[in-house]
Amino acid sequence: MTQDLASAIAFQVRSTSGRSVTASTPMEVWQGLSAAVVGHVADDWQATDAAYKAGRQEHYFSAEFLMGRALLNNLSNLGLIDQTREALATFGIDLSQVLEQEPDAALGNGGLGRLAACFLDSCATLELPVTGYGILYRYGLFKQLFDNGFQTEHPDPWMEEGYPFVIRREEQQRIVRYADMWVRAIPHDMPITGYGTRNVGTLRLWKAEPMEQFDYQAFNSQHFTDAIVERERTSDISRVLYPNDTTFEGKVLRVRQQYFFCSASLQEIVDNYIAHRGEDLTDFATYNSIQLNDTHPVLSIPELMRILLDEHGMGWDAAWDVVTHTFAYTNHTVLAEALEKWEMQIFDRLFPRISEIVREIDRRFREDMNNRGLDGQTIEYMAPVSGNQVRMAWIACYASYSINGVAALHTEIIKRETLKEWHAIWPERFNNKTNGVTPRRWLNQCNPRLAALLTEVTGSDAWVKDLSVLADYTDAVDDSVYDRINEIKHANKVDFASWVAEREGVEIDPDAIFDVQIKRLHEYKRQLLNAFYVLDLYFRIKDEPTLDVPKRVFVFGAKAAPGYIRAKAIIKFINEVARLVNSDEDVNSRIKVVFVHNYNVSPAEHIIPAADVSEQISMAGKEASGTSNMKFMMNGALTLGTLDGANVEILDAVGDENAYIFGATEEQLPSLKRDYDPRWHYENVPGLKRVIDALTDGTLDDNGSGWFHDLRQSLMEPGWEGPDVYYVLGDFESYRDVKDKMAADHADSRGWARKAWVNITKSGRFSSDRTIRDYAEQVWKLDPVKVK
Ligand code: GLS
Repeated sequence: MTQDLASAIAFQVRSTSGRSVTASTPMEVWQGLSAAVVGHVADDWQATDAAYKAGRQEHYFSAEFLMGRALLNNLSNLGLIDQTREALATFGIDLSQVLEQEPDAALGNGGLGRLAACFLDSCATLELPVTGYGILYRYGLFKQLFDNGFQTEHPDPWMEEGYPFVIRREEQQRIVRYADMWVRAIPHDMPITGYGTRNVGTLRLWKAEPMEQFDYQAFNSQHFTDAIVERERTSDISRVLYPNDTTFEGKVLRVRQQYFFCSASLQEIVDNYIAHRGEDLTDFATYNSIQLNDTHPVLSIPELMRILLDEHGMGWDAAWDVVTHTFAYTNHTVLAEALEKWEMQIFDRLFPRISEIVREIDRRFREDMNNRGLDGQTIEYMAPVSGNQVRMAWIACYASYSINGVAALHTEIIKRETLKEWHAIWPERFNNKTNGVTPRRWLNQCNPRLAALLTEVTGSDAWVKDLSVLADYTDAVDDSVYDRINEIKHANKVDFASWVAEREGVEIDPDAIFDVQIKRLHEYKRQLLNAFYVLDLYFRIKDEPTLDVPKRVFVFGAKAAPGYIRAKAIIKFINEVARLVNSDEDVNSRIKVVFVHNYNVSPAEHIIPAADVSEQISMAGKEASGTSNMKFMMNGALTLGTLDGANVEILDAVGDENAYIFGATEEQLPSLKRDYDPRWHYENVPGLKRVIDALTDGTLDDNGSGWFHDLRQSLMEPGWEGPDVYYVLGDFESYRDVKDKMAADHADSRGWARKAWVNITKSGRFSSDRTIRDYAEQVWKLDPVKVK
């Protein structure tokens, strides 16, 4: 077998590079090996596609799929890692060096996009007939560099050197029609392998291309540049992912992008229905359901109406009946700015027919609500169109048969506040689906040492497909396992330290506590609170050089949306704290700060297995779920967090003694904030004045940007939402107390390992397999289809 594999790899590498394997570059070997993997699954992929298309299917519509790297994931799912390593070794090539060549497919901003990627892995593993649909962005999320501590953004042309994991399917192209242009949508398919199954699912990403390569007339009549400009205008549609985690800008193009992938995907789904069941689309929803990942794909609702009405001659009521049995909507945030609203003029300009349909939905909605006896003000508030704005979330709520939040607390908040008017009318539509993450990538692949221990303790690798089996072992092990847990964590920290030294140029001590906060930079996530702690600890050590503090490394990783200045100011601040701490000989043997630049999926795979402390410190009520909290838990890091998002359920799973919880709760905050005076905390909480003053007293330098002054203002001065909107000063003291206690507890290494073990073994609830099973049973009504 190794011989076969070796020759298959050799063949592919030679065809890619035109050279022998040994003369090829590591990048060429990655290309060839990846092509060989696609070849390996080709027959199963084709068979799966045919089997899925014949029955009921789920379609997952998402503007983002944050896939990360594909090669290791596929080798692992297919059980080919050892053989591949051996096969490459016959050419004197090291597999891990080849794996590091792969660019991250960063077609997402953060949690929402990564969730979609974890879901695809679980759907394939559970053999569920689910297909993902999105956009093949030429540039993924920007590449982040630091220039004197300031974030700078750079393009990420992730597939420029060739990317064997997407296959262009020219012959399956669709045409998407806008009033001002028609474009071709070319599908590019990525095979989605599952663990221990031969089913291979599909992620279909659409690329926009001009109807003709060139406008030859323009070209021939010497208007060469006009021809190119037109071509570029089309390519703009799939050129770049919008780098905002919760809000979107560049409105017209954004709406164009959304319509582009919705229209192309729906055309294909309808065509497939017709090919299998004929022209009568009445039963469409019996065979198809579509999950809308946030509001970005909500244009699918009027677009499916358009297809049914205009292309298939259905009447409004029959079409609406199909639509309202097809779509299900997931809400991913309570931040008001994320509930997308578009100016009607944009719709009028891009697709007048969709405008008409949206207006008719609005008209019927108002009539319907009137008949239900709702008052005028409530109707106006809920209407799909109001004040010239189209409200995408409201359309989603009106047309979807299911509406879900992504953690228990979040679902309660949307029922009670964000979507309360809809809940009052249709309570039965609302349900919770707490997020999950795939234990294949986030444990089995990224933490092979821990994976081996789990297989040893449980006697098999069944946990990889059913993480809940670990719960049987929570109390069934002795000190020898706790010692192994500590050895493994230490070995992972040694690996991580050398990765950090090479990548960031900072030396860190693997004996220190590794305390990690990695996520998008947002004020509500409160990276500032964490940085204030570090600065306060620095001052405490400077005051009392003999202070007995456990050694600590504080790790940050975060990108800020390019236009979000305050978030960028916080990045600059953390980098200045890092500079201060790391260069001070009095403290830098005890504490260090590392800001990992260009945080992404593959850095996360290096960081998480080495973490001791998982920072989940958002102001309560703001983080819909969080998913890094789950990845850390699986890898034996303990949560330091507020009662927010899925932290609440993590605490419930592990018990009070195995997590560190602090801060105001979502319930307490309204009354606490009513007469909140951050100045009181500034004056009275020991140490707080000093860190806040450090923003502006010359201790830290913002290079004349004025950004640190603004940060201070945002905390101390009443803004339009009040001072310190995210309650950083209010929660500082309880955060510091709990974090100090946590560090002290780490000294009891067996006690700590026992807590880590409880976290690992109780993480089954947070596997995306559990989440997907719940969606399949409760929302999608979908059964597995086993292909071989
Ligand atoms: C998000 C939320 O902010 C996260 O809390 C959540 O875990 C994630 C997936 O449900 O969705 N919403 C969003 O717009 N970006 C996110 O990461």
